[in-house]
Formats: sequence, C-alpha cells, structure tokens
Amino acid sequence: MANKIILDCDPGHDDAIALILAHGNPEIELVAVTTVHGNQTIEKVTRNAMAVARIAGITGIPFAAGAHRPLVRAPEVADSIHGESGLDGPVLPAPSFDVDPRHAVDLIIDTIMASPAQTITLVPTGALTNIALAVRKEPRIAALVKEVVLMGGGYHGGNWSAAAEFNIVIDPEAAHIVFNENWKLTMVGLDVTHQALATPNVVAAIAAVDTAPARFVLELLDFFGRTYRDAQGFEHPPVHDPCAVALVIDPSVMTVVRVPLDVELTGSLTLGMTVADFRSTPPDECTTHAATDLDHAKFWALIVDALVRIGDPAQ
Ligand code: PIR
Ligand code: CA
Repeated sequence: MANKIILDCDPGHDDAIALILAHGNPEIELVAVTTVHGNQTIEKVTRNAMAVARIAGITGIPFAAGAHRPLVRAPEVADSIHGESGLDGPVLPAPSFDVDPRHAVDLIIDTIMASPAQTITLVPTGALTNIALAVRKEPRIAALVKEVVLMGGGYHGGNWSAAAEFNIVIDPEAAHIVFNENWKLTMVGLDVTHQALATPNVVAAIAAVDTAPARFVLELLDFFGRTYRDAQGFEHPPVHDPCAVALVIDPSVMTVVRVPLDVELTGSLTLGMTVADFRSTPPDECTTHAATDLDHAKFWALIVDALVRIGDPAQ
C-alpha cells in the first residue's frame, strides 16, 4: 500500500520538485498539501503551490495555507535564492481550483484524526511552524502519525548561518517543539541534501523527458542553479526538499542512523543549530534519526521516473 503523506511546504524551487516527485511516484499517496511562510510570504508560496498543482496535474486533494510568520522571531524570506515570487524563472499559470478554506494546522489535524493510526507520514520541507502548532493544538496526533520525515537542519553546519540551516533557524522555537515531540522523526538535512546536486547528466536526463512538467523543472533548475552559484558559490544546485520525499519512497536511497537530536535556542552564534550526539549508542527512548548519505543516481532516477509517469497532464 502506498505511503500516505501530507507535504507541508514553502515553494520554493526544490519544494516544487518535491511536490512533483510525491505526485508522480506510485509508492506515495499525497493526501494534502499545506503551506508555510519561509522562502517567501505565505501568500506567495501558496500561490506557487497552486501553480505547481496545475502544471503537474495534481487535483482532488486539499491545498491549505498555514502560518504567515514564525512563532517568536521576525519573519525572514529567502529571496536571494528563490527570487521575488519565491519561484522565479518559469511563467506560473493561474490555479485551476480553490485553496481549501481551512487553516493548514486544522487540515493537518483533521487529516490525521480521520485516518487509521500510523498511516500518515508528515513531510515538512519548510519552517516547522505549522507542525509545531498542530501538535500543540491536538497533542494526540503525536501518537497517531506514522513518522515525521523533514528536510531541515544538518549536523555538519548550516546554510543560513555557519551553524544553522534556513528551515530551522527561521523558526527555531517551532523546530524545538517538533524535534522534542515523542514521535519518530528523521532529519534529512544538509548533510545529505548537499549531495543531491543537479549535475549536467541529471539535467540532460530531465530534458530527455520532453514534457511540459519536465521543461518546468528545467526552468526551475536553471534559475535555482544561477542563484545558488551567485549567492552560495555552488557549481551545481543542491535540490534539498525532494530528498525527504525520496526517503519515504525508498529507504535504500540514503543511510539513516538513530541519534539524539536537539535544536539550539540560546546560542548567539549557533541559534537554530541541530545538534546530533554521536558519542555513544542512543538510549532506548531516542526517537530521532539523521540521514547521512545519499545514493545520487537512485535519487535522480526517482525524479526522472516521476516526470515520465506524470507525462503531459491536460491543462
Ligand atoms: C534553500 C532554501 C532556503 C535557503 C537556501 N539558501 C536554499 C529552502 C529550501 O526550499 C529548502 O527547504 C531549505 N530551505 C534548504 O535550506
Ligand atoms: Ca523548502
């Protein structure tokens, strides 16, 4: 049976590719999409998610907008990487259906409460504000979700500061709540996502698919590749968010270890750092895991396969 997931995202070039992978892979059943402030404002990332839905032919599931700002800190966007729209590069179509009227937090809670226990996987690929609010509003979801597989953090260092990754550091209090909740959590952090580089052979394989969604992904990678080169000095862009979806599809796509994780809230240089304690065997009560290594060829084959399966959806 396919894995049911709720994708909580802030599209975002790599979030858009995560949506496409989740939709196009037969091992995943996308049951809801929720949006959160982050790469751009909540209005912009929600609009972007709806545009991706149209391009990829995603219909029949709710899309709901969530938190417009972090729990405590001032809002911050990543326009240096994702542009003014949050999804600069391609021309974005108007949505083909309406955003769900519920708040994302309520949609997350409703979906989990209405499903059999241990059947819904939460896949956050943005700030953890919605997930933190959901588990505070309805604590029973902690025992009901199958697991949380998130893109964020990293135990080697950051991308938004020396120590911290963007999704964690823009709302570290929310991340602290989510990392300390009593559920199985896997951090798919920069340690692996910086291995998910869109190299020229990957770009060529996507170009060969030759459909509208594949051309959309090429336009995303072209813009993302340029800003990543200019702002962060990468030769090829790391495509973070689909890594979390890929782990749900096929655990053999990366190595994962069980390790105590926590989020730094008080450091002046290390705010938002995800600290992993690799010193010894984790205690039995440890439910946190970290992904450590990616099978690059297997990962990109999943994305190409999803694009092939999606084909050219009717617009
Ligand atoms: C990517 C992101 C933010 C900043 C940079 N420099 C690069 C977004 C991506 O959408 C991903 O979810 C995560 N945050 C990577 O830090
Ligand atoms: Ca993201």
